[in-house]
Amino acid sequence: MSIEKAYLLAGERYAAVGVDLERALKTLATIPISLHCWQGDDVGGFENTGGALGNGLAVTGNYPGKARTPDELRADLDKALSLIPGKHRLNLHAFYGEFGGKKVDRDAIEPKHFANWISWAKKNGLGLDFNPTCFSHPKAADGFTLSHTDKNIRKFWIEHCIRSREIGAAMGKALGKTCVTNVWIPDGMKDTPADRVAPRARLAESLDAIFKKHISSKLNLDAVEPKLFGIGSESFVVGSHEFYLGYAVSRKKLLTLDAGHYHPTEGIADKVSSVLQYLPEILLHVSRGVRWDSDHVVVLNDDLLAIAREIAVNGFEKRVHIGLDYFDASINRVAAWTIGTRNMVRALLIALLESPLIRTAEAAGDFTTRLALQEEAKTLPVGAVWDYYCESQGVPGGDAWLTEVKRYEKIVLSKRN
Ligand code: RNT
Ligand code: ZN
Repeated sequence: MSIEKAYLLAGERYAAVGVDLERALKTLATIPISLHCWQGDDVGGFENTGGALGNGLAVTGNYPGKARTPDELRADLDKALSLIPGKHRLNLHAFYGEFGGKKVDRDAIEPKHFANWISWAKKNGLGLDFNPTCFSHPKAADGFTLSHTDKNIRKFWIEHCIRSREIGAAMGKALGKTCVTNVWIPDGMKDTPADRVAPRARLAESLDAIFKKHISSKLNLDAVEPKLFGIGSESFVVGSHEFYLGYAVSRKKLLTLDAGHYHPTEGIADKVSSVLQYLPEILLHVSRGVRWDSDHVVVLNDDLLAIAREIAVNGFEKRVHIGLDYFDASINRVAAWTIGTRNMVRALLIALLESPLIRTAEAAGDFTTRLALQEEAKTLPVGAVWDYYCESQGVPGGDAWLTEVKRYEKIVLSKRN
C-alpha cells in the first residue's frame, strides 16, 4: 500500500510540471529491450569447437555458474526476465544454435538449428533478434572476415551472413514480430595499414552480396555496426563509422550505434537525431565502455539517460530498436542482465517523465528556465514511480529482485561446475 501512496504523492509533483504519469507508464510498457543472450555464458556459444573468444572481444572474470547448455541459458534468461518489468526480446548470436552434437559449420546453419529458441520465445511472448557470428572461428583467426584478401574466406562469411538473414526472417515469421539481424565483423589492423581502400572496397562488395536477396522488412531488418577501434584493431577498423553510415544510407539499412564503439567522450545519444534525418530506423547496442570498448554492465549514468531521452522525448520508440551489448563475468550473470536491463527501462521512464515545460522554455528563448527545470527534475520522486511500475508489471520494485537472484544462485547456479 505504501508503494501506491508514494506513487500518488509523486503524481502530484509531476502533475505540477505538466507530466501525466499514467500516460508515461503506458508508453513505457510498449518499449521492448532486446536482451543479449551472450551475457549468460561469456560470449561462448554452443558449437563446442573449442574456439576461444577473440577478434577484439574480451570477457574478464570467472564468476561461477555460467550457462553451459541452451537449456541452462534459457532458464537463466527466464529468471532475469521475471525480474524485469515489461515485455522484451532476446538477441541471439548464430553460434548459439543447437546442432545436436554434430559439427555444423557457420556456412551451413539453418532455421531448424534455432527451433528450440523460437518455440521458447513463442511460449514467452518474446521477439527474437539475430546476429551472424563472424568471430571465434578458425576462418576469423587472422582478424579478417568479409574484407579478407582470400576470396574463399570472404565467400564463407558471405554465406554465413546470407543464412543468418534467412534465419532472422524465419524467426520474424514464426513469431509475427520483425527480427533485426545485425552484422558486426572484427576486421581491422593493429598497426598502420598501407592500404585502407582495398579492404573497404571488399567489405562493400561482400555486404552487397549478402543483402542481394530481397527479404520482406516485415520479417527481417538488416543492420550494420561500425566501430572506431578495438583490441588488435587499434589503428584501423575496416567497418568504421563513416563506412557504415554511408553504406546504411545508400543501401537503406539500419545503422547500429554501439555506446562502446566511439572515442571516450563521444556519446551516441547525439547521433540519434542526426542519423534519423536520413535513416528510417536504427539499432542501438547499449553498453558501457570504461576507458575502452570494455562492455561493462549498463549503469544509470548520464550517457544512458541521454540515450533514453533522445528516444523517448522525441517519440522515436518505433524507429529506434534498443538492444544491449555487454558481458561481465566478474559478477552473477543473471544479476548483470537484470541490473543492465532494469537500468535501460528506468532511464526510459525518467525520459518519459521529462516536463514539457523545459521545451516550452527553450522555444521561448528562456534558457534560464530550461536549465532550472532540467536541474530540478533530477530530484523529482522517480523512485516512487519506478517501484509502482515494477509492481504493476508483476516484478519486484527496489532491490527485492536481488534476493531472488541470490536464491537462484544457491539452488541452481552454484550446482554448475
Ligand atoms: C563488438 C560489437 C558486437 C559484439 C556482439 C557480441 O565490438 O559490439 O556487437 O559485441 O555482437
Ligand atoms: Zn555491439
